[in-house]
Amino acid sequence: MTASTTAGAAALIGDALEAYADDPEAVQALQGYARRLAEPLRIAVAGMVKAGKSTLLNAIIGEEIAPTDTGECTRIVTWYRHGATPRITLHPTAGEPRNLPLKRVDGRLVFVLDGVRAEEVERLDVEWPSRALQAMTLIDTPGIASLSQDVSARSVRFLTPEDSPSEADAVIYLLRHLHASDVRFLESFRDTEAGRSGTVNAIAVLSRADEVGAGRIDSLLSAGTIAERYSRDPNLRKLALGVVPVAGLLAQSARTLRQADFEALQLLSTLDRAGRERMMLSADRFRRSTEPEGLTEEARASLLERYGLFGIRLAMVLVRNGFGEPTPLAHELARRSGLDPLLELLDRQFQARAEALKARTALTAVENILASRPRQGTERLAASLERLQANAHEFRELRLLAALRTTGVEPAPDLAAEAECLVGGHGAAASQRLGVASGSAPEVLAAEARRVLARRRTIAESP
Ligand SMILES: Nc1nc2c(ncn2[C@@H]2O[C@H](COP(=O)(O)OP(=O)(O)OP(=O)(O)O)[C@@H](O)[C@H]2O)c(=O)[nH]1
Ligand SMILES: [Mg+2]
Repeated sequence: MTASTTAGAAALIGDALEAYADDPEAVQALQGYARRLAEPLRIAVAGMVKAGKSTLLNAIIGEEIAPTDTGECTRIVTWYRHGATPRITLHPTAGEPRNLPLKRVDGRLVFVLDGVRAEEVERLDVEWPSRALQAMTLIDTPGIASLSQDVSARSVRFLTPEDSPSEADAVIYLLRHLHASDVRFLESFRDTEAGRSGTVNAIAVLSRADEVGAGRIDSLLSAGTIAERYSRDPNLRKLALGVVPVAGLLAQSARTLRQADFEALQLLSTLDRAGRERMMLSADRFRRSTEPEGLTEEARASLLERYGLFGIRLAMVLVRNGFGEPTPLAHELARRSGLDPLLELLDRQFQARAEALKARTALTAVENILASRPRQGTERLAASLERLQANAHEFRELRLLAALRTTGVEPAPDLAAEAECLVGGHGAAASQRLGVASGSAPEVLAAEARRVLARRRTIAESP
């Protein structure tokens, strides 16, 4: 099913290349789209300034590579894609691309811009031998709605261009509070391709979730309640496939937990309860505390920077409850940071639809070229485009999902919820659609499908 949609999109681009063979600009654009169809899904990480985008990107990759400082590079669109050997390429707005030296400080990449200003850079391209990047290309974007208009405009232009499909197939959108500018951005992202095709391809993350409860041990629970409320918000529901809370900083540090961190956390857990409580009253207290002995001020500052108060508190609880080895502790911290549910959501909502999302981009591209460069002899091309758009099952499903979320089926909310599930609102796998355990036997799936079908038929006969 998906194979035919992808094949259809590839064939369409082939036909378009023939029709526009004498138009070098169109040919170049189309060749780019043909390559893109064969590449991993492109997922952009977007959100307001300092929402935690670069930190979360590192957490997803599982390495601290993206810079999270305040330098010039946070103002540049940066691509992270899989490559056998590390390489950084700077694409200037004018002139030829050039390689940047590979410089790392504390593991993190430092982009040696040599005086080049962000305004002069179209994008940075980082190739990195990371397994996570085999399945997706991640794109770090400058903050939306930043004080600096041009930084914000750069992200908006990149993600929601006016006359071509977005450079990203899907977006992870970080928000700390639901702000009007968040909704505006998501609306324009949806409307790039989807204004016409009516689909949803964003996941919202309630970011820096540990700060929601001021670093208290139940911070993530509070964040979960807020995320739940947002996911029912009529504005956001139309625009995002889900809202999950993630403590990105903790996730990043958990995935890169060092032996020294582990030993420091273990040492801290030996303090008695009163001592722990005194120390954890504030970040400042923690930094200045003199017990337990053997922990330098530097080590404390590093823990605070890497894990935050919440992360330290949680790690101490876990160590006292038996997590006595670095690896299990790291896994548990990552799980509790909310990263795992996010990865699962990415898998269910984006990866499972990767072919459809990419094919849709290709179709939109051909549609744009046909509209902006009309010429004789493209009638057949236009007809196949229309046929693909109308018939591809995945597009119909994505449209249906968007329609369900936009209009709802008010008189029967439980039926609406079931319908959303059936068209893949909770994931594209058969078990997720039917609401049965994953890995269920084919007979179980078939029986459940028949049951749902029979019920739907009865309702259709007598609504
Ligand atoms: N407590 C806490 N701090 C975080 C978290 N995520 C990021 N931070 C901190 O917030 C600051 C900004 O993080 P970045 O990841 O650079 O945010 P960004 O959205 O990429 O920022 P810009 O690119 O400059 O817009 C850094 O000091 C991070 O350490 C989090 O989950 N919890
Ligand atoms: Mg950043």
